[in-house]
Amino acid sequence: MSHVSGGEGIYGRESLHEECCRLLRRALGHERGVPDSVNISIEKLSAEPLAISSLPVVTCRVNDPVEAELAVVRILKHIGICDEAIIKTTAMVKRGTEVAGALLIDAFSGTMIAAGKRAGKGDHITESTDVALHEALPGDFNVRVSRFGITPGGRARLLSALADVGLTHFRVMEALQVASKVAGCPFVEAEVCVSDDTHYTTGYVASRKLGYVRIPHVKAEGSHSGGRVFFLNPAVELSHLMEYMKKTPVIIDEIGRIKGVKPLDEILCTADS
Ligand code: WAQ
Ligand code: MG
Repeated sequence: MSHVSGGEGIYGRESLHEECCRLLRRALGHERGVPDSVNISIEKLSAEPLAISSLPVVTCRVNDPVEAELAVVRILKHIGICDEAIIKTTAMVKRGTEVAGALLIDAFSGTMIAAGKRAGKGDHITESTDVALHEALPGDFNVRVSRFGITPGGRARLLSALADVGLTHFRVMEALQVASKVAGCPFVEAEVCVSDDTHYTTGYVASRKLGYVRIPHVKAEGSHSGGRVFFLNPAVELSHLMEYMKKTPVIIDEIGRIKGVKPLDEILCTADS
């Protein structure tokens, strides 16, 4: 049985009914078919969520998958990600990662990093291990970001700012929340995301340096590619990273600037100024 889709948020008690219905509707109407099982769980937060801003958003002007790949590579290089890490990432995403979470890769060496879970003993870190590209990825090579959300006021402002530049798809809203939480982790230099849904062909590269850069045509229509990768810096403490990604509740209230479509060169040079 494979994981098909997930969604989550942080809500006040008064909107729980509505939000559960929305998630259920989405699970039952998914393009990948009627699911064998749907799990909905509700958890009371034990700590006040950390308030963060959403990353600034811009869409890169690209016309086809070839230009899109070039843009991803140039953006990652600009952020300082090494060639080895970039090559592995594009290969893995093209093949499709087939995991529910994001893969971890050392930004400056390209080594894959395993962060696993041992039953009954809570989270623990397996050793950093390199995986050859042709090997199947073990399940513990990924982390699923959880406990993120947006305040009702933030949501209203974000929806309106996104609509002003023609962005109305629910995925933008959701992916931006994940990316903003991820970018809030000092161990992450950048994130690449390509939807595994065959009809959603826009991906993004996110970083503190350049914000959330949307890349249209990152895969061809109908393609089964997809996945997420976090590029980690050598200072990483994996237990802190896992705790933050999976457990720390983070909520967006302030909204970063939302720009429309810009050429790649402009995106790269405005970031320097
Ligand atoms: N934490 C970590 N990884 C995740 C999470 C999560 N919460 N959710 C999904 N993933 C991984 C998983 O491996 C999926 O295969 C992959 O990311 C893609 O997930 O601006 O729809 O939910 O137009 O298919 C981005 C562009 C859309 C939005 C992303 O991703 C835009 C999308 P999907
Ligand atoms: Mg998906």
